[in-house]
Amino acid sequence: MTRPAERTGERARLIGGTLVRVDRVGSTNDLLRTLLLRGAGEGTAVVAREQTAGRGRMGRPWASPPGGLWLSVLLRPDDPSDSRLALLVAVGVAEALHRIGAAAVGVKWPNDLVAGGRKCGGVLVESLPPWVVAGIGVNVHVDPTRFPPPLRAQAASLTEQIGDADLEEVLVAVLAGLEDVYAAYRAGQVAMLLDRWRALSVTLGQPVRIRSGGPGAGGHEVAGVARDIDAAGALVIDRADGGPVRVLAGDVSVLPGGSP
Ligand code: BT5
Repeated sequence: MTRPAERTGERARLIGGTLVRVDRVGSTNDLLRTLLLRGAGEGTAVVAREQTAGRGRMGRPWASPPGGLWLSVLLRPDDPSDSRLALLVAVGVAEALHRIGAAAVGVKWPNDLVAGGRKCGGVLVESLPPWVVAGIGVNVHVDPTRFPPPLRAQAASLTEQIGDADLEEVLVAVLAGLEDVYAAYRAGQVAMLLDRWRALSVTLGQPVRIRSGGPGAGGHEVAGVARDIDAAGALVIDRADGGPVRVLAGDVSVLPGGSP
């Protein structure tokens, strides 16, 4: 375990105040759950060089070869099922990436980090009341041949924007970005954080199709123009064939004619 605050001489901080580094792990979210059972406290972070069973939402696989930031952070918010947490974590990460020069990174509702229309990162928030494990994946300088072939055209790495990105620099920036948004969240400044999400959004104003309710026949689709997010973090869509509808969870495709 290293304590970045001590190492860098910065003031003590919550997020990553205890940082566990591992070389290879199934999923940093799972390792953090194990550490929670062993008494880990709020702010504990786990970072892995490589994940062998990284996952996204609904059990989807998350490709995690070396060259990415694979990070999980333990939070204890007042409401561990607050669906805005994924948006706010994405804001903290995107703003951190901007600060280190990756200014093209945007957020796509609900949990994607994108650059130039391709996904460069994602957020997986898992609630274990009263705790939350926030998992963050960012492709920093992943060798594209290490992605499974279907992903190669869809996934982007930060190196495309900022050249030789240093994983350690990205880690320090992201921990600071999370510290900032989480402190604001705890202080009740959610409306301001949602405004920051809006400023980073590549979804709003675009024609979209949202698939919700998971894959398969149980899924439900809504098409229209993404107008806004509301105070609960739901995406408000103006349907082509009807009035507005709010969607709390789902996958967004930006339709042809939309920008990214
Ligand atoms: C996500 O899920 O975007 C959340 C990803 C969270 C990953 C972090 S890494 C640290 C922590 N530990 C974990 O085990 N997970 C978290 P979702 O929106 O469901 O997107 C999953 C989809 O993204 C997949 O079905 C692929 O299409 C695509 N994908 C997989 N790996 C990718 C990658 N490295 N870069 C870009 N896209 C990827």
